[in-house]
Amino acid sequence: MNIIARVTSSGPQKPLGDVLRAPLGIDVWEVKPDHLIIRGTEAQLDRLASMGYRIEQLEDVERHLSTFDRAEATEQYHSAASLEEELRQLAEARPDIAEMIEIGRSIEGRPIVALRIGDRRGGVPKILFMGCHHAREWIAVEVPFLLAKELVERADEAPVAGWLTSGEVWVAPMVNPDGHEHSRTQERLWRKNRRRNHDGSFGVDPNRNYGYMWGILDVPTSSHVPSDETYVGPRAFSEPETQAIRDLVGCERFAGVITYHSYSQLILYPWGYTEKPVPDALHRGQMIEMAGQMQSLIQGVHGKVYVPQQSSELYPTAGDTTDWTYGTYGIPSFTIELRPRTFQEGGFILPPDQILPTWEENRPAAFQFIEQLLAAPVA
Ligand code: 0X9
Ligand code: ZN
Repeated sequence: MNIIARVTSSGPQKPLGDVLRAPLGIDVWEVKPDHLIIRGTEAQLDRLASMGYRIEQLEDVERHLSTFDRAEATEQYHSAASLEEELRQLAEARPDIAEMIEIGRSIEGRPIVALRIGDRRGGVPKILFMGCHHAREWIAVEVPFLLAKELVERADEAPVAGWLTSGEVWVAPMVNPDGHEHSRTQERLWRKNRRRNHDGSFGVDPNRNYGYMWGILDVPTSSHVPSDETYVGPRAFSEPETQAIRDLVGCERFAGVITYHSYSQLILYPWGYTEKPVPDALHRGQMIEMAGQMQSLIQGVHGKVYVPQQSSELYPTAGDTTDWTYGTYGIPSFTIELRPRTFQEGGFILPPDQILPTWEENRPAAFQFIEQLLAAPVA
């Protein structure tokens, strides 16, 4: 898949939604009302053109990478090893409130680590932040990492001190360390984990492998074809990366979950598997309200607009993280798609000078989330 293209409709008979239903094995990057950005092969693009869609070839992947992917940028993002080392240092600096926990091991044997931050009281409400289910979404490691760092460094100041007394914050910034390492050293645009599939292809999409409504869809954005970018895996929780999160969420009492991804600047809430809204009006109202609050808090920092919407409005998926945390446990759960907003701004290759502003604008939304849910966890 070596060409990045913009797909638009050629008329009312050709709705863009049909492209998302055509089993072509394309990699969908961006979904906007008037266009899609996809990565595909010449043959896949020809097929879409023959179906009557307008295809504008934007760039080949090599060129995109040579424009945006600078060697020095890599050093400013964490690797799996440097992340583990820095989380360890945070825990060592404040053993009274912070602890690094290995919650599982990836297919290739890398530790999947979380920082637990809070006084050791037991029985308190907890919030979970995750990052980097998808390998190429490097900014999705940095935002939760910077959150963990700030919570540890400001542990004695209000409001953090209060949160760490009345609750706990858990942060797992890199759920998919094998994929991230592969993206860092081999294929920058790698998305999935590094499972060797039965057909010889590699990778299961960790954000399709959770056990709520797992596998009920068979569409390009949630696929049963092993070589596809959104391969759901052979069964729910077949992957050690999702097992780690399953076991953690099964043990701890989380009152809220945020999982960071990129890109597009969106705040997504369940459901992803259906266009129906969540049936519980209280929960639905609360999640919509919280998403709206997050939008204004984010916008208030650097003016960036993150659009709130139900996940399935972006595209349908079954087995994603937040459908499972909400569907199984009733936990208010959000997927935040970070910067940038568009492919033209770099897509998955976010320049490292944007790491800090992206964290700065997400800080008040994360803080508000903690504040609200530690005070009044939803029953
Ligand atoms: O496809 C995903 O897993 C997420 N987007 S990403 O570009 N980061 O890969 C979105 C997941 C949200 N769920 C649904 N859209 N149903
Ligand atoms: Zn993602």
